[in-house]
Amino acid sequence: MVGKPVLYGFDGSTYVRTVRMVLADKGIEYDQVPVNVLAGEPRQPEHLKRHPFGKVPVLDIDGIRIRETDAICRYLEDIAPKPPLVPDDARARARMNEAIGLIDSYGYGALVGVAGYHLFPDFIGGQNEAARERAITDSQTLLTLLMENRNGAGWLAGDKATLADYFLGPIMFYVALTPDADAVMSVDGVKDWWEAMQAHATFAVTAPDLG
Ligand SMILES: N[C@@H](CCC(=O)N[C@@H](CS)C(=O)NCC(=O)O)C(=O)O
Repeated sequence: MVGKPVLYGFDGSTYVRTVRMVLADKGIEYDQVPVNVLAGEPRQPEHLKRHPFGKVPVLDIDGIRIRETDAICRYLEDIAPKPPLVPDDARARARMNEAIGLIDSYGYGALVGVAGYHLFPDFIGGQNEAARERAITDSQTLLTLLMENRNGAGWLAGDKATLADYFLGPIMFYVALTPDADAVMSVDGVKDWWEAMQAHATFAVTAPDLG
């Protein structure tokens, strides 16, 4: 690796935590610039130069700048394959890829809609009851599919935690702090997955400091 990577994004970001978990597992040391999402910092000119859509994380590594959590994690997996966070088996890998796509495209918005209503309403444009109810339903729809796809496995894509779990865990962390946690976690299979996630060593050490 050429020099120390620099991670842009604060610890409170779920996607940044996903990357921090991967970096921790791979034993990669890095510097961090804590661009604060709740303070609107990703949309400041300084960060828009790094990510023109105003999102974190961004990772500078080995002379390139990588945006988008999945791309960042895949690069880290490529340069540091141990411990593996992507399954060898093609079907398990398809499940992992599918889960990441579903979480990214539909799950994040739904689950952050639930968490944000209670914990950071300004970030989601204020408290709207109809939006909250829709977010709970969409969260349940996502989790139902993810749990069906697990098909009895310990984690989302097999018997070892993969990137898919690293995407979902940090988002569920916030949902679990809300009065809607029971409704969201009532989906079959979610409670035992969430217990396993909470007991996961890297998940525990990357918890954001909520003050
Ligand atoms: N597709 C992006 C999503 C990243 C994302 O939504 N990050 C959130 C923080 S968890 C963010 O930067 N939000 C800032 C904003 O929307 O203003 C990725 O995979 O990295």
